[in-house]
Amino acid sequence: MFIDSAKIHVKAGDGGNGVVSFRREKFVPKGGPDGGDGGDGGSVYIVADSNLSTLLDFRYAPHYKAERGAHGQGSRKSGQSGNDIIIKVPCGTLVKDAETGELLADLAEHGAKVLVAKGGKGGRGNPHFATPTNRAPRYAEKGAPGEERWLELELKLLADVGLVGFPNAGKSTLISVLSAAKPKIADYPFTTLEPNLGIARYQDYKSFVIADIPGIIEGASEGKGLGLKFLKHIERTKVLAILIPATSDDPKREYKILTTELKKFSPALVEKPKIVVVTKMDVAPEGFAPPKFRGAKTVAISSVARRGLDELKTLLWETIQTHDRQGSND
Ligand SMILES: Nc1nc2c(ncn2[C@@H]2O[C@H](COP(=O)(O)OP(=O)(O)OP(=O)(O)O)[C@@H](O)[C@H]2O)c(=O)[nH]1
Ligand SMILES: [Mg+2]
Repeated sequence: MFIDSAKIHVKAGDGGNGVVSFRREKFVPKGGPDGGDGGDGGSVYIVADSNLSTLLDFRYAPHYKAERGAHGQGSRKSGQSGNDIIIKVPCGTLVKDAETGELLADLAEHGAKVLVAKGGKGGRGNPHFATPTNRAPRYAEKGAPGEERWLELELKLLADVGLVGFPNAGKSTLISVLSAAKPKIADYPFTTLEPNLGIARYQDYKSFVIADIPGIIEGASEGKGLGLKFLKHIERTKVLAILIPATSDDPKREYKILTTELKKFSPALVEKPKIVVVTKMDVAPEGFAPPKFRGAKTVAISSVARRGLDELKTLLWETIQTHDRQGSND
């Protein structure tokens, strides 16, 4: 399971000040108090929106501030209230107070809304403070400050497909052509040090989530390379795509090593539906034919030449659907 997270600061608008003012009319020497009230400050809300899928944008824009209320004016003119702001997040986002860790909301459904910083109340103008003994109060309230705090947003994203392969197998390249994810790609091993998530579009309105994890080598279960710790990120996927380059010296051995390491991590993991993706077909040796692997369908692709990608997406999509139909709850 991937946790997408972001820390944001929210600040509600301060209330406007109430004012001290007295009516001044010709021929009325002592007008009564007529100071207007300050407007309320705008509040900050967070709302779940099913059109969003990640918290990525918040990393670049962590500050949210609602408008302050305007100050009151003479002649009992109240200040305008500040506008609220609404921050949209993906469905499933947890909103926590960053300081205390307190869970403020679990915004599961589209439209679910939580108030995270309340605007300050506007201060009252001096007429509110007039009493029979003090008809000309020289006092008005200040606006209250708007609430502010740091919030932690958290989104649990389940990947449908996990990409597994040796370093350099072409995992990151594949996720970059199937989704908008832009991971680092290079011709040296262990380019990927942290998992990447990508959302692949399939046909018009369908999509599935792919997880790219660091490469696995023989002995990973004993801690070689980056070890197997990243496999926990694909433990709950529905399908594994095992990537084996067409340039491999021994594709079958590579497959065996990978499945053995998976099994050492978790026997349940290796039981998941598997699809062997033979990558880099554009540079396959002369006469190379993708071998057959027991218990797994094979698709040959080239991310660079964009070959076999539709077939791969269809196969992944269908396998995910079969998994969902079987109602597997792992
Ligand atoms: N010719 C060719 N090269 C490819 C293809 N896919 C990936 N490569 C190259 O293979 C190298 C490794 O690609 P990556 O996508 O970084 O491999 P990876 O599996 O993510 O590697 P690690 O993150 O190190 O585990 C890069 O130089 C890619 O350009 C392909 O379809 N054809
Ligand atoms: Mg990579």
